[in-house]
Amino acid sequence: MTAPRLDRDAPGRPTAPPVRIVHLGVGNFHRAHQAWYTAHAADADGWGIAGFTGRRPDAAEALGPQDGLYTLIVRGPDGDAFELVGSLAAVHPAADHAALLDYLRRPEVAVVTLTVTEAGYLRGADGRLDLERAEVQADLETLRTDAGAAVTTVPGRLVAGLAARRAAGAGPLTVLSCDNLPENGAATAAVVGDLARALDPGLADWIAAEIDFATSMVDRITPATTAEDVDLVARSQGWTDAAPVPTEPFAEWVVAGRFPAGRPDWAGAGVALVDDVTPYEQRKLWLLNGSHSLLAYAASQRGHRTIDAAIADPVARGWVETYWDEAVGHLSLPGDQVSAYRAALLDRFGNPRVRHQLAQIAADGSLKLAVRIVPVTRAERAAGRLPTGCSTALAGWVRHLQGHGVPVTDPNADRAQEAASAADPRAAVHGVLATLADDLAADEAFVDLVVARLDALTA
Ligand code: CS2
Repeated sequence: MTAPRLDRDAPGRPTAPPVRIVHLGVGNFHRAHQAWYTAHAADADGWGIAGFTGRRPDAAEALGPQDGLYTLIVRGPDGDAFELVGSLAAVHPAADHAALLDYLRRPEVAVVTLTVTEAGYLRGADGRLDLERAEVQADLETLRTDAGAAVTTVPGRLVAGLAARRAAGAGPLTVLSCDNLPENGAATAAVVGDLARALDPGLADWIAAEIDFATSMVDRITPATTAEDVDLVARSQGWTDAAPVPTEPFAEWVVAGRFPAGRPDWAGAGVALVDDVTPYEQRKLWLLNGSHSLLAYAASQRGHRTIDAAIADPVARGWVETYWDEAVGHLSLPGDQVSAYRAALLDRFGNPRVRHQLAQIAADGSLKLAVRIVPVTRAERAAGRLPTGCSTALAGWVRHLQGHGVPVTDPNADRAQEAASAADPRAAVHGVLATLADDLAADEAFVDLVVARLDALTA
């Protein structure tokens, strides 16, 4: 017997809350994190989310027929807990540009959240919008000729939406980034501001005055959905969910923003509202994400394919501990909090039921390493030390770019891949580092260290 499909009409199912949040990038991470926190707010009945897909439209295809409802599978080390999440009130493909403009014209829409990955911001080396990119140029041209025509980039969609809001007189709102980027609020303000200024300085001034670009640190390990997850939900819950979301028990969200048009009672749902996210963001980005990248590139050279397998290997775990020893000295949170986070990370990584794929984490390394490993490396070099943990991560990346371990999926790594193919290891390391950080490529002692680590990984 096939279980019935999820929908909101069956008895006991939550009704769709009115849309007051728009989300760009409605993938698994958003559904394990922001949508889940919003569903747990005391005023959840008043805060529905309209989600737009990111690069892939499959979430809209799967979630549309089930009215945005989905099952969260919380994978504890000893068993699963299931939760039906009802905060996603509508799901649209990214191409449904008219729907995006329509939402942003509504005064009651108060927050636009983003999980568009590091790549979605289209930043150049200086952190500003890369206006030279073809897709940015194409969006600018579209915006100039027809304010309602569909644009494709994240900055383009935000600028179009905010222009529609301004024209409708719908007032201020908050744009809240939930991506793993340092100072993600300022990063979003920069790329949106740059595109708006190129289009219309009046719009850019209005955005600067009215729009609150809030910052956040998000944390919950969320692997991709498998066919087994779909089967498990059908067997255990009695409904067919085409897109359940597996995740871990741990979750953390630290947010700084003004929220001039309001927000859900996230604090009551466990979200920390603070003045400055930076200490939390550095702790998470450097400890969790940095060691994730280290394992994705270096532990995959030892044949591992998942985080739990990698961290169970004493050699790979030793690399992680060494890297953490380097990173912790540069964090500003109290030492006991850092130690507790570090200890919890070992348990989180060791959870054998999450099965987080190294190949998934390895994607887009050129953008991730720049904000995870490079800042710790620089801080260590400034302190006069040669960081072995950081260099293992970077040597692992060179090996990975040379075609070993898990496959390379990084549209921005052409130059790095070409450099990595040099026959001479020192030339390969130097060339790869030059694509990431000129100062590190020019640092002879550090290059020597990465070459030595590459040698060790190759052997
Ligand atoms: C991971 C993150 O894929 C990656 O790059 O490091 O998705 C990580 O699992 C999350 O940031 C955890 O909060």
